Amino acid sequence: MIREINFDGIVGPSHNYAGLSPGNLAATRNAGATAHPRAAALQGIAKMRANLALGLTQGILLPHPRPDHRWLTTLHTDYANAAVHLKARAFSASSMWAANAATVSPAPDTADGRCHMTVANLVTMPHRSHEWPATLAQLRLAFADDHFAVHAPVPAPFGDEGAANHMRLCAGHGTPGVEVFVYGERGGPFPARQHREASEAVARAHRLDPARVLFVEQSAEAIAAGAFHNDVVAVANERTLFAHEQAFSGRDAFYADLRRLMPEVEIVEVPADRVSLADAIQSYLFNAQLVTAGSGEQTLIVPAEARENAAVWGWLQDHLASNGPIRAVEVVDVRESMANGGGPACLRLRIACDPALVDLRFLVDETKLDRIATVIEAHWPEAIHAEAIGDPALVRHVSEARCALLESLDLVGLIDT
Ligand code: SUG
Repeated sequence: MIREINFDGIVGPSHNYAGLSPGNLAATRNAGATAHPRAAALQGIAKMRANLALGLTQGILLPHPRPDHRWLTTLHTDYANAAVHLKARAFSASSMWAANAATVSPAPDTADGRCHMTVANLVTMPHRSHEWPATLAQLRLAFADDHFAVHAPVPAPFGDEGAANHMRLCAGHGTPGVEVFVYGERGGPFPARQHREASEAVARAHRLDPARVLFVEQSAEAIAAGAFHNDVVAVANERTLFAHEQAFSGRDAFYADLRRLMPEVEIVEVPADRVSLADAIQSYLFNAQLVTAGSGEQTLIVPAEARENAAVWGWLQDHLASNGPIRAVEVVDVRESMANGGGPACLRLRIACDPALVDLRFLVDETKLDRIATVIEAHWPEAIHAEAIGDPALVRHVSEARCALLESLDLVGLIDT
């Protein structure tokens, strides 16, 4: 039976604040701050436990090898000799944001009835551009069954940032949906990371019915205000689209197309005069997991920052009281990831499929989360100061920590990839 599975990226032991993502305001603001990888990873585990408690199926994706020595070799250097900026870019734990791992089209949407995934190339940000080989290896292992087709990334220069710029609307996760690809042009000083050509290539690779696909432009105002991905200003689940009023350029035409393709769609739009773009981006109201809980109630899993913002929390309370489609709000603490611009939705890749077809090593229950938490507590660095990034002892520590996790999960085959 097809269910939605949330695959969360486990926060890697090299988690740090190097300010590598221009246009991501939280990450640039926190450049040079001290990061806490152990606390960060445990916050991620607590979020997964909260998902399980809601009756959701939960999976994991593993941290990539860091520093990425292979990438440095292709740049004809090594960690000891690399320039400081390359060291930081090779050391980043950015693969934790699994929403950028790939774009997923579940089986009911594709011509061959397989679940298609295309790994994102992430070419716009150098520190993320070398994630894809390890992501491809993991997805090919986790989804080795013939019911899946895992595609290599679309080529540069067409930027693709995966599911963060993709929304699927459907009557239920197991029925055919409408897939919405959101691309950008530019926003003030900031680059658009998702190019329309890349989205179109992914839609072709996935053998989607062109009549049930929409390509929608993200508004330049949203990018300029710090919405470097669509999932910072919009999220969809089943028949609900939850979006900020200023998320899209050509919004009226987009909503009209959506209603034509899916008359039962429910569009919950937050007006700018209730929640400004700045408040939406600071609080990550839309970088929430909008899920159908085991109870059948549509639940919005927001970061604690959303509760701390009076305008955002006020809007949420009013919506709950109004009998709108979102019936419950859950608050999670992912502050360490938030400080790098990654909220609850960034940390997970949604894949609607039959869990029985997935390699079991990538699925978790409470017991397995206990085991992972024990490894994190024993091995993850407590703190990483920005200036420590080149320290050989730290490099050793981080690599041994990841190996300990892979061993505990019977995934040592991934050690070099
Ligand atoms: O790509 N931050 C990530 C955050 C990704 C959030 N993902 C989604 N919205 N789906 C990024 O900007 C910061 C790393 C640093 O600066 O050290 C970073 O890569």
